[in-house]
Amino acid sequence: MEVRAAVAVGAGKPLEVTTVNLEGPRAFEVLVEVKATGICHTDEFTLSGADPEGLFPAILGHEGAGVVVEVGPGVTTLKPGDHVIPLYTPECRTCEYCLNPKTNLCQAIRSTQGQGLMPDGSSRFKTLDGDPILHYMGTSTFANYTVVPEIALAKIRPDAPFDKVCYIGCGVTTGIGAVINTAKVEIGSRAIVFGLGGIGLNVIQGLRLAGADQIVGVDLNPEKKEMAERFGMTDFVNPSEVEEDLVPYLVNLTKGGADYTFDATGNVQVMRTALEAAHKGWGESIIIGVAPAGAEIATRPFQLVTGRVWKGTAFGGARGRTDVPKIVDWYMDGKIEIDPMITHTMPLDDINKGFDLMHAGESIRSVVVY
Ligand code: NAD
Ligand code: AHE
Ligand code: ZN
Repeated sequence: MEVRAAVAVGAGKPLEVTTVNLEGPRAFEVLVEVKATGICHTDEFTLSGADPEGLFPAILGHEGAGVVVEVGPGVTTLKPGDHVIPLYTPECRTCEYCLNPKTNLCQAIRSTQGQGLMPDGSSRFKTLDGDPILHYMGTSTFANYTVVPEIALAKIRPDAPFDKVCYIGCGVTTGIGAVINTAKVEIGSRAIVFGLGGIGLNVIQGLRLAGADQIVGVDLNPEKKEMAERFGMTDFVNPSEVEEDLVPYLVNLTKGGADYTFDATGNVQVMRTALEAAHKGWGESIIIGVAPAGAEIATRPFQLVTGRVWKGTAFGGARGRTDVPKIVDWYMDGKIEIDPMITHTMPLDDINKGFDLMHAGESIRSVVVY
């Protein structure tokens, strides 16, 4: 079938919105009509050329929600009409990783997914001339129809609005999950969140849910302060206004260092600051941000010898088919908020404006509505 898609044709180039061919679902695959998709900083990271796994031409997008149109042979858990959220971290429930409660990183299809291919090693997308276009993160939600493996789809309730719950496909789950699943923050904790964008704000709302006493937000953009306060930030720090070194300043502000710190910037210098602002003896620092090819983290090993812990998290440690429907319920029941963070919506034809707003620091989340 012919579908409309925003194609990433090369690093640093604007997406090209065009008509492409999409082949129907093969065995264990599902055709999904994408109704809405968020634009995450990771899409920008890959489009910029900074992603070591970045491949072109590809159809990016990994924060979608939609409806099942057709299922391929062997699909048993979904049927046409089901509402779904595509998962860049699938959940096969049978691989060594899924069977280990210590991780959410299902590896059943990771290798083909990283090559921009479906599990059988081919692509469903082609140009109108017949040349293959690659998938991205197994989801490719920057197209109004996409084909996704069955194990990479969470079935959600039918009354949830696509243009809001698409954000649960990455940002909401990553931020809240980093707090609840990865850090396992206790009531009364002190925390610092670096980067108050689409992920950091959800870390803040996760910290409020977990009952943190102090939630310090750090961002170079003062425009982010108001929204962060709305979600529970208790103290704002703009590093460009701090005259002393940032680490001792934050350690003093948190009365000895934070119990938990989170990097949601992707900047390796910020990651070091986050680790070193964690409390001596027990503070844990969680890396969420994705750093460019070649970037490396550094600190004095003494920081770890003296009890600080450095961790990372992908998709907030969530097992998508199990956890995403529950997070949709939390939203529908008013336990978490999403709407104020979706600052802009646009049709697919204007998707590049979403990237421009992100570059300008003017949006939290832009959502493309098909
Ligand atoms: P965003 O652009 O919405 O927000 C980033 C924020 O960081 C902005 O507010 C920006 O002003 C701030 N910032 C940048 N440099 C800073 C610095 N030196 N000090 C303080 N603040 C700084 O991006 P996002 O969508 O929130 O994504 C954040 C990061 O998380 C990205 O690296 C993204 O790729 C990554 N990410 C990781 C996962 C995961 O599973 N680990 C999931 C989603 C996103
Ligand atoms: N391909 C990059 C890393 C990108 C990355 O870390 N992706 C996160 C999700 S970011 C969502 O916005 C992730 O889930 N990683 C685990 C995985 O298996 O990809 C690189 O550096 O090579
Ligand atoms: Zn993302």
